Amino acid sequence: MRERVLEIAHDVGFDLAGIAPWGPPPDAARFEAWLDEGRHGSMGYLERGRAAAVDPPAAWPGGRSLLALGLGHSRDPIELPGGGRIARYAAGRDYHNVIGKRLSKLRRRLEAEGLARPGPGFVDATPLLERSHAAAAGLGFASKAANLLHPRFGPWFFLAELVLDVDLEPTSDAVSHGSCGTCTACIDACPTDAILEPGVVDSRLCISYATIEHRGLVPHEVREELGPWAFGCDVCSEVCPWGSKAPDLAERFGLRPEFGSEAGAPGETLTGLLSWGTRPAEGREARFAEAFRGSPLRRPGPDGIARNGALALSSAPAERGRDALLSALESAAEPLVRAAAAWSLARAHLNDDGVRAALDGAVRKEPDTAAAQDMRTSLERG
Ligand code: B12
Repeated sequence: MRERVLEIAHDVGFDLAGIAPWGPPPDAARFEAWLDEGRHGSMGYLERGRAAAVDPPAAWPGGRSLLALGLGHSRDPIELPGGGRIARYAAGRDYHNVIGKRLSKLRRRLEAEGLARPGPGFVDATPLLERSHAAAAGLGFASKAANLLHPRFGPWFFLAELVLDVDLEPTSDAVSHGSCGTCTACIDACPTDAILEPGVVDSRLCISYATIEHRGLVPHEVREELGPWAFGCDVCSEVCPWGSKAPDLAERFGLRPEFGSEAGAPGETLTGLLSWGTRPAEGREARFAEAFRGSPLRRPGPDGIARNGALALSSAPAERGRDALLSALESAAEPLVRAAAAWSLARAHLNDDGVRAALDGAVRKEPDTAAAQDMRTSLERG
C-alpha cells in the first residue's frame, strides 16, 4: 500500500515522495529556540503557528502518517535585462499554485483508489516545520544553510505535505544520507552573515527576508550587502556543491519570458519595478495584482517591489537608473520608497552635483521622520 501511495505521488508529478511519522517534528526544540531568539523578525504567522508546528497531531487529529513531497525547480540564474536578480524559485508560475493543484490531484487519486482519505495539505507558509518532517521521511538531509539537500536536486526543490489517515511505514532511509562534511561554502558566501552557525539562519539578516517578507526599511547593514538581489536570494544555494549538477526544471513553472536568462529579453527591469512606487494611486493595487498575477513577486506589494527595485539599482551596472531614482525621490507616495531611492542615489551617484543637491533638498522637506533620518544616514554612509 505504501509503495502504491508513493507511486501515485510520482504519477501526479512530484519528484520526491516519502512517508514520515505523524508526530512532532524532530527539530521542534530548534524551532522554538529560534522563535525565542526573535530570529523570525516580523513573520508573526510563525509565532502564531508555534503550538501547531511543534505538535501537529494536536492541531490536526485523525492523521496517522505524513506524505512528504518534493518538486524540483529552475537551476539557471535569473537576471533582469540591464541588471538585477530574482531568486530562481520565484521565476515563473507561483509554486504555491503549481503544487496546490498537484496536491488536489493527489488527494483525489488516493481517495478514488480507496487508499486513504487525506487530511490537510501543506505548502510553505503553514504551521508545519516542512524541512524537519521531510528529512524524517528521507527526502534529504539538513545542511549548514538550513536548506534540505537532496543528492540529485541539491537545494533546488520545494516541499509539500499531505496528512494521511492510514498508518504507513516511514521511509526514513530513502535518501543515501549525505552531509555537508567540513564544507562551509554557504556560511562563507552569505553576503550578510545571516547563517549564524550551522543550520541557524537569522531572518533579520537574510536577503530573502529583506526583499520578500519585510515590509519596512531594510537595515543599512543588510542594504549595503544586497547587491543585485531584487527578490529573494540564492547565494547559499548557488555555492553549495550538492546543487551543482541538479537538472534545470524551469519549464515546469512556465518560466515567464520576461524573467528569462537570455540577455536582452524584453520585459521587467529594475526601473520597471521602481516605477510601481510613482504610479497614480487610483487603481494602482489592482494593476499591480494584475501585472504579477500568478507570480510570487506579488507578495511584497507595489511599494515593497519599488523599494527592492530602488535598492538593487545601486548595483546594476547597465541600468544605473539615476533619473528613475530622482523621480522616485521626488514623487513616490510612500516614505519607504523615497528613502530607498535616496540610499541608492547616495551610494551610486553622490559625485553627481545635481544628485547631491536633490538629496539635500529631499532630506529637508521629507515629512516622515523615520525616512528623513534614514536619508541622513544614507548621506553619511554614502
Ligand atoms: C520562514 C521561512 C523562511 C525565512 C527563514 C528561513 C530559515 N532558514 O528559517 C526566510 C524568509 C529567510 C526564508 C528564506 C528562504 N526560503 Co524559506 N521558508 C520559511 C518557512 C515558511 C518556515 C521555515 C522555518 O520554520 N524556519 C525556522 C527554522 C528553525 O526551521 P528550518 O530552517 O525549517 O529547520 C531546519 C534547520 O533548523 C536545520 N537545523 C537547525 N539546527 C541545525 C544544526 C545543524 C548542525 C544542521 C546541519 C541543521 C540544523 O534543521 C531543520 C530541519 O531541516 C518554510 C516552509 C515551512 N513551513 O517549513 C520555507 C522554506 C524553508 N523556504 C524555502 C526556500 C526555497 C527558501 C529560500 C531558498 C528562498 C530564496 N531563494 O530566497 C530561502 C533560503 C534561506 C535559508 N538559507 O534558509 C523552502 C526550502 C526548500 C529546501 N529544499 O530546503 C521551504 C521549505 C518552502 C517550501 N515549501 O519549499 N524562508
